[in-house]
Amino acid sequence: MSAQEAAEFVNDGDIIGFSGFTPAGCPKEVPTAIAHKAERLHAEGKPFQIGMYTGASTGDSLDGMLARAHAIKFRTPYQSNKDLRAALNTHDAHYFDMHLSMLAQELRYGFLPKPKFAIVEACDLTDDSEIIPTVGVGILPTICRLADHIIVEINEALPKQLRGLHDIYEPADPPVRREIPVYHVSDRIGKDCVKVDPKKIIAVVHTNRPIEVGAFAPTDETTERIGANVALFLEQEMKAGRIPSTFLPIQSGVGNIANAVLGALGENPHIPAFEMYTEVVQDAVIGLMKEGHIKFASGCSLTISQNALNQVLADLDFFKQRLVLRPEEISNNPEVARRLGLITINTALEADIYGNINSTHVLGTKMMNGIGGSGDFARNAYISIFTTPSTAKGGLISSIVPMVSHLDHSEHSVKVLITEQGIADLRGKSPIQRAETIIENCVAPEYKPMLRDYLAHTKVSHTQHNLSLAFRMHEQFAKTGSMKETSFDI
Ligand code: 0RQ
Repeated sequence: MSAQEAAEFVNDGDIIGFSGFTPAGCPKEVPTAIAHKAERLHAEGKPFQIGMYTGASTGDSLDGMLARAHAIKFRTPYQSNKDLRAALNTHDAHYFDMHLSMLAQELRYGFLPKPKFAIVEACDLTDDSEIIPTVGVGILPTICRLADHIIVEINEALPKQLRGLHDIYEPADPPVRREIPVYHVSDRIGKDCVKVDPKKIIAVVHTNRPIEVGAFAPTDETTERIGANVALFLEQEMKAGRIPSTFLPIQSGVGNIANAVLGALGENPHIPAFEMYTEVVQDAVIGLMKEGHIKFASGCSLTISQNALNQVLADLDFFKQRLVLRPEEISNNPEVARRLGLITINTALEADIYGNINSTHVLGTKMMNGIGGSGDFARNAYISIFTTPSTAKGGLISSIVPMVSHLDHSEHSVKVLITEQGIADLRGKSPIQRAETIIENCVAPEYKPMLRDYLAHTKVSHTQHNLSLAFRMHEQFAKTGSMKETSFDI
């Protein structure tokens, strides 16, 4: 049926789970039709809002359309759409942020209301009711099992031959859960499809929609220096014998810092070809795989540009031997992360002199995107690295401050902090030693005296703070639009 007909099943107050992870693998036409339905009903003075679960961020035809239509009552987890961000920062939509690995199990545990509909993108739906996901999985298996009704968008822009790329596995719940038997990055432990109860499928919508993954900004001097510093740190760890000569699997966040880091690892002659156990497989991975620098990548989505996707589709047999897409419960699983010994590289918005990290809240209050998978990985890493440019907004903000204005990753989960200025290895250091190392190695030169001055305004203690001055730099920015003139004089 048409997307408009499928959207007619959805009513005000219904809860929907959507497939996909980032724009990859998300349905597009049915969510757009639901947004149009909301606009029509609102114009008639009738209420229409849905509750929604996604894998992570989505494309504009999902989050953007529904946010602009004021059609979202609540939503979780990660998002990155500017209109949705505006809606949730004004309470037009209620958002709660979650570790991505936990969403599927919290739905099964009944901590969150069960979805009535699963709306999923597929490249194929067989006569046996087997759904073959496209390039992102997210929470697809769990929502298909929990929902009363399933709406399948078959996107003909993606070939049925993607079958075989996925490894679909859902763990049993406590008290009968067993280990997740992923012992190597490339292990396959589940099925290549999601088999559903055919009675649940109430609509099949055929579409032909290009992927909605935008191009990354090209790397610049700052991101390249961060990438080079990460590669240098890992090279030194290998030389010191703390990383085996065969290397360990890499997890890296999404965005241009991650692209620059991967590029730098690929170029470093001392770092052997490596594997990735990550959530988002992005453009840099495809190039490095073709060149032989990446041996295998396990992820939850192929969040790649159309150009990179064309390369994958043109050589699908090659890539199917080197790629697997899993549900986020498995791609981000803490048990697996710790077993495999992941080197995790995630990005901070803000760090403090003691190594606490804010990944989500701009200046402590405005939600940016969400914690995503960064906590799943950082807390369970072999070595957990956080990267950030040392300044933001053209130098008006120091990304390193006395105390983070919101806490996502505590000092206990952060082993190394890296900026374009340098590397702060925090392992085995007391708080005051961490502060000295971070200020010396990572802070921008113009902010070093300021942070030293802050410490001079604190009394000797285990973790030295002056609670009336800890947010002076933020207050100064709020007053003048710059942290540069901050004074700690009382
Ligand atoms: O603002 O867009 O208005 O210019 O924050 O900053 O430098 O463009 O950073 O795109 O790499 O995103 C942490 C958000 C970084 C991302 C975060 C302002 C800055 C800009 C964005 P403008 P950049 P990036 C994998 C793992 C959490 C989830 C995660 C993220 C905007 O990496 O969402 O890691 N991470 N998941 O100007 C005030 C500061 C600031 C600041 C930057 N200190 N104070 N504003 N900005 N630093 C992904 C998934 O889980 C799917």
